[in-house]
Amino acid sequence: MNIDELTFYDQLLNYHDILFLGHRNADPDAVSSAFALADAFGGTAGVADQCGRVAAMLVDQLKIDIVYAPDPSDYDFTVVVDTATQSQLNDLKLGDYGVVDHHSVSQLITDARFYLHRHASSNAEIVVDILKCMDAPIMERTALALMTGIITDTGHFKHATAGSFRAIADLIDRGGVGYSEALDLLAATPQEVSMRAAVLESANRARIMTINDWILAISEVDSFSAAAATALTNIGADLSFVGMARDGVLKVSGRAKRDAVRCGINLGKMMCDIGGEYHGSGGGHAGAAGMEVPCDAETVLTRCVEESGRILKGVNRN
Ligand SMILES: [Mn+2]
Repeated sequence: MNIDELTFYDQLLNYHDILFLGHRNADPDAVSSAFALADAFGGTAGVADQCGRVAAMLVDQLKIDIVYAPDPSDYDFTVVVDTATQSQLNDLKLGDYGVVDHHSVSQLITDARFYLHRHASSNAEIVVDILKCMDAPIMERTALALMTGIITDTGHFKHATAGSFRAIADLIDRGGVGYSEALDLLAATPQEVSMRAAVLESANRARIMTINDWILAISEVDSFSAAAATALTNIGADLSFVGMARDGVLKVSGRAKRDAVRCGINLGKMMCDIGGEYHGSGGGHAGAAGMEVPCDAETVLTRCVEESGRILKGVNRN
């Protein structure tokens, strides 16, 4: 059952010990969503395994209490936030659960008791709407955390909507913080040498293809596939797919420029479809998505290129 903010609030009042759970390798959107809701409703914020680089900095700087790899059966109820697939929760077994999510394709809603699912450029925006309808006070560090969630999930507002700017304005008003404070917080995350090396290596190894006047780049890395895929589109590719093999599982990160999305590319759907084809799973947003499949990189990356070609062939970018 898809419900609105007010019903979501009403429903949660039926439970006492709630776990608000974000996806593995959590980003600021997941961590801030879990933290803000846990704080407003009284409950525990957790992530499926660890925090990613930026979220770890956030947790440290804002002194956020997070439980890592919790067992949902220790709680009355679980609210999964910013998560579209079970694979993003590793092997955690969900009992009775609800979902707050903004991904275009959300597989977890099927078995949820209730869910608040709508398209938004960040999950944090939906959380801001929940807090507003509860008329909950927004603490300074909650506001800062949610702001970083919005800033990072919108790619520093490149994919922002009116709702993203409205949520930021609400957080500034109600949280009593400045936008520059959120930027300062994000600027405090150093880019690791190993990440920069992996990104440069991926560009060096990239195979570049053209379909009409679209440029596609595919590459492989040992780590930081998401950063590498982002970098490839930043230096000129319209579409990029970067594979990373680990323990028999291939992770693929895909990124698409806005032009390509406008012309029909929806990476969230593509990753979901191709992930399924190869007995794995995938999902995400139109312009940024990922999948995990028990397969070799060559086969899957070729399939991504083929599918992109099918969509972009005959499409004039103007
Ligand atoms: Mn998100």
